[in-house]
Amino acid sequence: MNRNTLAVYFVTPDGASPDLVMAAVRGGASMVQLRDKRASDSDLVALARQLKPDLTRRGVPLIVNDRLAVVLASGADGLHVGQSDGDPRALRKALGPGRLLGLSVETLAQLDAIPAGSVDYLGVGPVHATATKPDHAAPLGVDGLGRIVSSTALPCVAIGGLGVADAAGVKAAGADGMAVVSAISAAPDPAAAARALAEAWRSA
Ligand code: TZP
Ligand code: MG
Repeated sequence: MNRNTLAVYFVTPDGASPDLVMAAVRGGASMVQLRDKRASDSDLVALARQLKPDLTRRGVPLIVNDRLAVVLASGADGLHVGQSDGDPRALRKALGPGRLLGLSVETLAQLDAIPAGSVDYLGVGPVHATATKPDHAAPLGVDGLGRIVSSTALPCVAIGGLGVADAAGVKAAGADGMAVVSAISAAPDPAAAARALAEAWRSA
């Protein structure tokens, strides 16, 4: 995959509207992940199908968290999974060629368990503690992020409590981008927040 696509990766909160997603993209989000722990598969398929044409036109990949069936039914561009969401080799096979597979990594040791050639990119975090994911692993800090990123050849997007102020540190640590939920979704103007993140990343 093109590493630049990870620059500003918007991960949705539960119950996100199409308007929120498109505001993030208008502002400059370069990748979108539908992450909704409560929505039904059919609601997520409908949302993904609604968003897909606009995102494709803008060159923004649409990823779905956890739900392989939603990816396959909606024509989304890929799947993002955590450490306990299945064998990446089996998921890669089920996705078929041309789709992206992202994997969350929380520790250096988890890198060793990734089957070669199975995963397209890593989500590395949390960098900071965050209320968005109450059950998150121990925060890595920017130093821990750097240790993981520099130990893999895979593209890496940092996640967890990130905002504009983190762009320089995350880029210096070697990550290819920042994934955010609340920095965009909880902002009074999500498009402006995404624009500020994209600008901060570009100029970092
Ligand atoms: N995985 C690790 S931290 C996190 C996820 C999904 C939540 C990030 O949310 P925020 O609001 O950007 O801290
Ligand atoms: Mg998961």
